[in-house]
Order: sequence, then C-alpha cells, then structure tokens
Amino acid sequence: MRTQVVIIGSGPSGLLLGQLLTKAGIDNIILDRVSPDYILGRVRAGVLEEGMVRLLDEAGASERLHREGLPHEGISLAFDGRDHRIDLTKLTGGKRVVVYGQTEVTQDLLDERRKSGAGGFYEAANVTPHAFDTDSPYVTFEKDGVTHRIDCDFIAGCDGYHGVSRKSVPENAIRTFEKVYPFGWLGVLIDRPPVDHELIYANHERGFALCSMRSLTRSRYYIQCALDEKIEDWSDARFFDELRLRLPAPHAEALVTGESFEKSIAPLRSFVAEPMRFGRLFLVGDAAHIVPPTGAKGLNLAASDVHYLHEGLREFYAERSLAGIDAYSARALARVWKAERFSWSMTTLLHRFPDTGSFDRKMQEADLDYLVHSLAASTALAENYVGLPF
Ligand code: RFL
Ligand code: PHB
Repeated sequence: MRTQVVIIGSGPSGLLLGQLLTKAGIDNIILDRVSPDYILGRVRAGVLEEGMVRLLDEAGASERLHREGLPHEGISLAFDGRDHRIDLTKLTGGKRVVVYGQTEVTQDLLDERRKSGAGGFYEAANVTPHAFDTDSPYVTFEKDGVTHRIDCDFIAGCDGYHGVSRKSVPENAIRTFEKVYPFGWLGVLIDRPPVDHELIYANHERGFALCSMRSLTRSRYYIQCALDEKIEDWSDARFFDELRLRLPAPHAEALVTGESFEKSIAPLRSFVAEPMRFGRLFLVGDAAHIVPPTGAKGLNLAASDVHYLHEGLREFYAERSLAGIDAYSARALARVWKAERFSWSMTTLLHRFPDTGSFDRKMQEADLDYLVHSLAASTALAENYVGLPF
C-alpha cells in the first residue's frame, strides 16, 4: 500500500489532521490499535477554545457543535466561601470558549471521515514507524494475523502519551521534561443539570474541586484525590458529600445529585518532548506533551499542533516547499510551553499539595485575591483560558 501521510492514532489529533488533509486533497491512512467504539468510550476534555472550533469548521465537522455546544463567557473561582467571577469575554475583547465534550468532537470527526471514504485500520497491532530519517519512510502493522506495510511521504505520530511514535525515536535525539503531581482527579458524569451555568474551579482546605458540564442536563464533577484512592471506595453518595464540602454554601445546597454513569481517576502530569519532528516523523498532541487538566488545555494544544502541521504539509504538496515543515516543531513548542506554564500555575494555585504548609496556603490566598481584584491579573488569566492565538 502507498499513501502520502500515515497517521498513527485515531484520537482527536489524528482524526482532525486526517480530515484537514483529506479536504486539501492529501491522501492519508489512519491506524489505531483499538476500535472506534473503544475510542468513543473514553471520557476526557470538555472545553474548546475558539481556535479548535475554527479548525473543526475547516474540517467540516462542526455542524452539531454549533447546534449543541454551550458558549461560555465566564468562569468562577471559588474560595473564601464564595464565588469570584472572571468575565472571560469582557476581559479578552469578545472571546469565548465552548463547552462540548471530546467524545462528541471525536464522534463528529469519525462521522465525517466515514463520509469522505478516507482509509483507516482499527484494532491494528504492532504499528511501527520505519526509516523516518530517510525520504522513504513506511509503517508496518498487523491486522487479523496478516502483516501490512504502507509506504508514505510522512508519518504523523498522533498516538497519545503511551503511543509507539515517540518511543521509536532514538534516545539521543529527544529530550523530555516532566513533572508528576502527587494527586489525581476523581471525576463523575451524571445526567442531572449542572449546579451552575458556568464552570466553578474551587480552592478549598479539603482539596480542589471542579464543577463542569457536558450539556444542560449532563454534569461533569471532579474532586482532587490521593493517587492511591480506589474507585470502589467512592460511592456516589460519598463523592457528592465530599464535593459539597468543597463548594460555597449556595452551590452545595443547589447541587442536584443522583446515580453517576462514569467514574474514573486521572493522574496529573506535565510533560514535554523536544523536538516534535524527527526527519519525516512528527509528534502531535499528547504524543508530544501532557498538561494537567486544570487549565482545560490538553485537547486545545493538540489542535494548534494539527494547525501548524497541516499548514506545513499543505505547503509541501502545493509548492514543494519545506519551510512550514521545518518550522513545525519550533512553532508548536512555543505555544506548548505557554500552555504548560498556564496549566502548571492553575494547578499550583488551586490544589492542596501534601507539603502545603500555612505559609504556602497564605501564598495561594494572596494569589487568588490578587487574581480576582487586579484587572491586569484577571486579564492574563482570561487571555490564557480562552487560548493564546495560533
Ligand atoms: P489521544 O486522545 O490519547 O489519542 C491517541 C490515539 O492513539 C491510539 N494509539 C495507538 N494507535 C496505534 N498504535 C499504537 N501503539 C497506539 N498507541 C495509542 C490510541 O488508541 C488513541 O486512539 O491523543 P490526542 O489525539 O493527541 O488527543 C489529546 C487529548 O485526548 C488529550 O489532550 C485530552 O483528553 C487530555 N485530557 C483532558 N484534557 C482537557 O483539556 N480536559 C480534561 O478534562 C481532560 N481529561 C485528559 C483527561 C486525558 C486523559 N488521559 C490521556 C489518560 C483525562 C484523561 C484520563
Ligand atoms: C471537563 O469538563 O472535563 C473539564 C473542564 C474544564 C477543565 C477540565 C476538565 O479545566
């Protein structure tokens, strides 16, 4: 088999890149080691920046998003027993975010891909990129006991943090930076109306809490937890009791609870691999970087990588110019590090660390107080939250 670009990974990065390339007339094949149903079963991000929405428009996969997505013009920081609203739209001269689940984004992209007839192999085993330091790279994989080979011009490694692409790069060619946080997020999904019409990020003595949503009838709630917590120990009743304790009284009283239908613990990590290009192999999205979810940046960073890479590839095929491809890693990393900084600072500001002493607690309080009362500081928060331009 031969194609122009092999895309390893059918998460949001791979599917978005695939759709944009197909629209530009560039042949591509997507390989994933799991099935589409498995991919759609993963519950992850919920907040889309305008840049991501623009790319989904370009990919022709945004019709349902514009119908069902919830535009948000502010968020709340809850501390000191009350809410402090950050008016994102006023502070950024008109920008907003849209609440629309990653599951829905992925579903819409999968639907568009099916319609376009572009190729793909799911439940592909032992996917391996080869010869990406030459002009003739190829990818091998096994499907139903048969080994296949796809020759191509480029390989896009969109296969997430645990994927094979980054691991295929010689150790001396790559540098990694990592910070692992000593806690996780215990999250639930529940078919009950959200406690508030905007997201609430709560800093509390007992730990961080986040009230988010997927729709006007489906809520997503998180509480900070220890890494060794067991899901089985967290009944819905215990989860919601703990959440109530961490929210300002009016929200605790208004919270509508019931039976959750998804419950999971996600560890928090900051990670960056440099560079993001190795000859004809590119790393995209979580394959290259991870942020803790506190700033809602993971999925949106994948989108800016895809933007830079698809521009570079389009330029290559239209003009035989390597300029965009050569610039990919530096352009993507400049934005990645700023999102890493924001996600790390929001995480540090809002969580209880095992070594948070009385001095550190006072620093968090002073930081929060400054953030909500200084126009300069709230503008900086809003500018980062809605997403730096790309
Ligand atoms: P994904 O979504 O991980 O998709 C990678 C795809 O590659 C496939 N794959 C392979 N295919 C072939 N061969 C191999 N060897 C392969 N290894 C892996 C996988 O099956 C998968 O289909 O990466 P992508 O596309 O870069 O998208 C990134 C986003 O998914 C990610 O940034 C966010 O979801 C991060 N994230 C969150 N971000 C937020 O903004 N808000 C959140 O609340 C939030 N929650 C989360 C998250 C990430 C999590 N992870 C990675 C465990 C919660 C979790 C649990
Ligand atoms: C979510 O709805 O899952 C969500 C929202 C905002 C975040 C993280 C996760 O910062």
